[in-house]
Amino acid sequence: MLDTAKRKAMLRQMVLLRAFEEKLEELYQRKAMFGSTHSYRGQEAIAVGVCSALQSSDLIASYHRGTGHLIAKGADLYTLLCECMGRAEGYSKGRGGKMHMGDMAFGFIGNTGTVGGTVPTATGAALSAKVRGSKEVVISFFGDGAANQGVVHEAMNMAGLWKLPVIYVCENNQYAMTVSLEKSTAVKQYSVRGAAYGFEGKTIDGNDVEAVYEETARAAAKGRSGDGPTFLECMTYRWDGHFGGDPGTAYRTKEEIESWKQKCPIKRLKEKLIAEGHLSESEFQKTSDEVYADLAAIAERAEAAPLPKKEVDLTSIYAPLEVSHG
Ligand SMILES: Cc1ncc(C[n+]2csc(CCOP(=O)(O)OP(=O)(O)O)c2C)c(N)n1
Ligand SMILES: [Mg+2]
Repeated sequence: MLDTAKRKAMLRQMVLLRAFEEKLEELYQRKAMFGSTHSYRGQEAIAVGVCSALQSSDLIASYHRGTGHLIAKGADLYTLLCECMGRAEGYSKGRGGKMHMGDMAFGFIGNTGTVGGTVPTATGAALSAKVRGSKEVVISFFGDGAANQGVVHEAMNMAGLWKLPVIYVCENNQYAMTVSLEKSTAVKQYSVRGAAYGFEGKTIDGNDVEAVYEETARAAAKGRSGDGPTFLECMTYRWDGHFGGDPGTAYRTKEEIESWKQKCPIKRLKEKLIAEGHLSESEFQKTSDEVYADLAAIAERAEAAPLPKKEVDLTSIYAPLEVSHG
């Protein structure tokens, strides 16, 4: 059982992740973002539950809906916001945007807009950890749509064969862009696929941050002791459209969206802590207000930060960002 301080810290983190997405949405609406947004609202318990169960030496690989993972693993908010706004002090010197970053200083291997693209990268990092005899565990975050990419199956097969210390965290938010699970996927739950690669697969409630924490801690201990990978399918829902320009209502009913908002991971832990007498409504509001105010101040600073120099930077590799895609 997690202690109260840890649970409160996780609640605060989830509020921060939500505040961050709302800030990005505001920036996107007034064209201050470098590229698009992919809101993580509704899925906060997964990033926070997973990363809270890790050691600082553990690694994560992320994807397009990835800002929450980075923050939960320890990214610097100013540097992250600079990258989101294409500023020179960003993680990729303002040239990658929020989908193309990486910083091993906090164990972040990287993310990319190529769906499924970081699953083999994470698997390779786990192979490296094993070869070096380190105790690092690698988290590979990806979506339900990515789970159907060929390269994901190849990577998982090798991880199972070589018993690599990797946890595949599939964030099943039930849609890949506008396509629902029923229209794209032959099995009802992705977790059954673990057996096909010779390791455990489990479906859990991805809106229950404590459950996500417990399962990650268990899988990480397994990975560290040489018992190989785990596939954790975390059931959840994205509250918003696929990206900033999508209202998200053409292919989902209002009732469906509303029913998942009732299962809000923040509300859930908050109400539990209040019922247990560990938190009051006013204490929560104070924490939330602090988080939003601190973030607003950091975002203001990032927006005022300089843009990258116009000259080609010969110290980096530069690939133009697709600006108008989903
Ligand atoms: C290889 C590749 N194919 C298609 C796309 C276009 N695309 C961008 S996001 C996305 C859906 C991804 O769905 P999922 O993996 O479930 O992640 P979610 O967006 O739901 O978090 C697609 C098809 C892409 N970026 N890369
Ligand atoms: Mg999805």
